[in-house]
Amino acid sequence: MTFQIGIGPNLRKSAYFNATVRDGVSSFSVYNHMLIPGNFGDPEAEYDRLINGVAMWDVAAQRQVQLEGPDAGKLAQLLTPRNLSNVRIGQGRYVPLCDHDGWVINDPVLLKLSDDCYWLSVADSDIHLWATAIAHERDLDIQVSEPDVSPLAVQGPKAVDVAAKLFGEQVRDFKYFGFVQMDLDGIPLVLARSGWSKQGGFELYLQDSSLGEALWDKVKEAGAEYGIGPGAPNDTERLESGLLSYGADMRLQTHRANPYEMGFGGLVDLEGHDFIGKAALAQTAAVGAKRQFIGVTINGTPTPPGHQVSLMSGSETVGYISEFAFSKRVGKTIGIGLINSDHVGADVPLSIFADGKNHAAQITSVPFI
Ligand code: THG
Repeated sequence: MTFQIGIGPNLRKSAYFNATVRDGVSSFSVYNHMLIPGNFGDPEAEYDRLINGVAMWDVAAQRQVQLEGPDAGKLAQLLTPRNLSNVRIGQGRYVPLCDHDGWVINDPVLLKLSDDCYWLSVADSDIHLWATAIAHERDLDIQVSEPDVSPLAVQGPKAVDVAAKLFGEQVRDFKYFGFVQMDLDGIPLVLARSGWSKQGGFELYLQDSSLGEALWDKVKEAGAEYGIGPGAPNDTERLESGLLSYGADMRLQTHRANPYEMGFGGLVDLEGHDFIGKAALAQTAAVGAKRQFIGVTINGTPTPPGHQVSLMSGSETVGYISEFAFSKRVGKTIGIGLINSDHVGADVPLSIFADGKNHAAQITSVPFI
């Protein structure tokens, strides 16, 4: 099977598109209606750089939904079950969002830029529309927009050295999810200690997309002595680390799940503020989650199909594995997913079907490393 996907006006190009093409990107995916690099032709080297060195990723498709105006804080709090009362300016938070029925519809990073300006750095669903609608229906005094902001991730144990070289030694003291406004030789950006890996690192939220190639090249040049190279959010590392991905692990339209099932029920505050989905989640909390988030090890090295697969107990479907990959650090194929709660303790053999045959699966805890 050989075909091409046309890049038409419905597929947005990132601020780093030209730089990634020039530097040898070999596959793209689509995220928030924007092209996002998948790999640069050498997945093993890209993984090794992330684990042992430093990698740079075009994650401009993590778009910002900006809430600006006197009611910005009110809307941010209404959108998430997580209590935001102690978030200070210059801090970020992981803030799952739910719909009125309590299903997760996104899991952004929230950045509080000022008392009346917040960014939601969103995963792959249309939160701009959602936030605009909620703001109008609740008569809030607020503007919802998508500003010209393009995150570039620098991840890996040596990311801090690259950031220190670019921005100064003070970046070593940044707290996780802390951020500051910076100017890098005339390039405006927000520098945050964050990123979708557990190897440490920073995200550079470029605020002028015309300077994408200039920023890419500055990071590449500063990172050269540390062996920096291009890459993309890494599926194997995120499975090892237990980082979730809205779209892969749950998606409202195709495999919906609530925060209790996904393992972040601890972020839901049912005692305090009003938020969308509160009544539904109170109900769910009262009866208990019907499914549970799990890790699995899988026998053999089946080919990841690029979508979730059923988790089987004999011929019965008892859950799904949203993604799996061979981890050389674990020495096994590992995956994450959801299983019906009544099967968690049951001592029955589980399996997934891939590459035309069954592969035994064993439940484990997450993270794997
Ligand atoms: N960075 C930025 N925007 C993003 C992502 C990112 N938007 C899309 C996507 N990633 C959102 N999803 C996540 C998922 C997990 C985390 C961040 C964003 C994360 N989780 C930590 C963990 O699970 O250990 C911390 C969770 C917590 O504080 O409770 O970092 O990566 N800009």
